[in-house]
Parts: sequence; C-alpha cells; structure tokens
Amino acid sequence: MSTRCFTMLKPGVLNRRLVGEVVSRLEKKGLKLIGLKLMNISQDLASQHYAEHKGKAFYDPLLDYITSGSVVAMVWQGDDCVTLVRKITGATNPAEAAPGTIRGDFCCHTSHNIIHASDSDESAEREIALFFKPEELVDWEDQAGIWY
Ligand code: FUP
Repeated sequence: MSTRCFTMLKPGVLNRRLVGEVVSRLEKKGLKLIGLKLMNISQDLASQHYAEHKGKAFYDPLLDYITSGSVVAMVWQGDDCVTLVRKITGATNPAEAAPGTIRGDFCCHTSHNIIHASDSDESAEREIALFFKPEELVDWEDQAGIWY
C-alpha cells in the first residue's frame, strides 16, 4: 500500500553539499518525492516534532542542534515507504549503521546523524502535518512508478 514518510536533512547537510547525494539515494530506490522545502526550524516546531524525547538527557542538545541551521524537509511516497526509507537511512547510532546507509556513510555521532525519518505511518502523518501545508504536497502523475 502506498504510504508516506517525512524526512529531514538536518543542519550541516546543506553546508556539506550532501543534499543531492541523499536525495539521489531515495530517488534511485524508486520512491516518489512529493514535498520539498528549505526552512529554519523554530523552537516551537522543534519541541513539537521531538515531543516524545522531552525529559531525556539528549533533548536540549537535540533542540539546540536542530534549530542551529537550515534544514531540508521532504515527503516521500511509495509502497512501505517508512520501512524502505529507514532501511536506506540506517540505525540511529552511526556506529551501528551499516555501510551503504546514509548514516553509515556520512556521519560519526548520534547527535549529528544528518537525517530524520519517520518511524511509523502514524508518526509520518503527524510530522507531515507539522511541517507541510496540504497544498505544498504534489502527488504528481508517475508513469515510471510501475517499474520499481
Ligand atoms: P531516529 O528515529 O533513528 O531518528 O531515532 P530517535 O527518535 O530515537 O532519536 C531522535 C534523535 O535524537 C536522533 F536522530 C538523534 C538524537 N539522539 C541523541 O542525540 N542521542 C540518543 O541517545 C538518541 C537520540
């Protein structure tokens, strides 16, 4: 069943010129990009996005980091989209992320693990609603989709 996944390239990815590399990996898999924007995250949005981590030791540094620079917010669509995106993303801790995954290839520390990806269909819909207006998503006609 076609579902959606929210992903976000965290601060530093634009600076490192890695946006195209990461987008390319998700595109080449066959996922469909239906939302994309550069933005700066407010404290309010950051605290809503990471609400489940409030109170944990890494919460304040996480909010400081995620609001420290511009990010690239994206929505991807496809069959089993969350599962596929998280496979390509790799484990939360870059030391455990397999080589060939985004986190396995491009970062060293959990606190700067370069990409966020929703962890369930429910989280995806919650996060998409936080970051995108409905009219910012474009479900374009996909003639090539059948080949993936
Ligand atoms: P993930 O779903 O893989 O992004 O992982 P989590 O939701 O568990 O964590 C969200 C973010 O919190 C991580 F991307 C990085 C940060 N984090 C830490 O900095 N330290 C930790 O021990 C765990 C998470």
